[in-house]
Amino acid sequence: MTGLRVLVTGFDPFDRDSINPSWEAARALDGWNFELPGGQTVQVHARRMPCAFGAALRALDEAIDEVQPQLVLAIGQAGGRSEITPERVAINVDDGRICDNAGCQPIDVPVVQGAPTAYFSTLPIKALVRELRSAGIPAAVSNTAGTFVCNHLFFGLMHRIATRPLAGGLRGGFIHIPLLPEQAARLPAALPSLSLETVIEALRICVRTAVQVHEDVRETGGALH
Ligand code: PCA
Repeated sequence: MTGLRVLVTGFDPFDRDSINPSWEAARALDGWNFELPGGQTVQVHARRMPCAFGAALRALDEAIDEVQPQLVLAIGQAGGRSEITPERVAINVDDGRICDNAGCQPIDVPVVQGAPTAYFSTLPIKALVRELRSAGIPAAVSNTAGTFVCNHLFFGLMHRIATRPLAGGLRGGFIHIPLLPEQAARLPAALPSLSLETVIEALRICVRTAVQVHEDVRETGGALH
């Protein structure tokens, strides 16, 4: 039986920060191998993405070509969030509130000209939230990945999956994570944070769940606004 390959991506630090928990957590999973109950093996490969419009998508394309994964979990930092948040939807717009690491700040331009307005994640986002919570880790579905480089990468990933399918099938999506305590401590007003240990455990749960659950569970993850 052949093994499954999972690509987990994290980002470079951005906005003058010196660390990005998404890469710190993703890199901890690099080389992780485990066996599913049926005996199939899963192999995790982590890759670091530049926090720059365009360059991030080129790096993602290269990583997918190289790893040939069946599953991609793209991870990014969302300062201010208190939970692990699997994203529901990627939208076809770049609108930078700040400059990316290359000094670019696109405003209201499509990620991919002529592509659909949006794509849904093909991760089992409700099942991820359920498994995270039952492990004692705060989690919630998010209905917006923003309009910065994370949404850009997420949209590019889903567009590639939709338009250039891999032979073995490819599913993927995006998960935002809170700041680390050390980042929150540097800010004038404290923002919520989660320890790196907890985030790493959360990503392990997400990988295990996403490889096994193909049909998402039906339970509420909606929001009023
Ligand atoms: N978070 C940013 C970009 C890189 C990251 O980790 C975002 O949410 O768009």
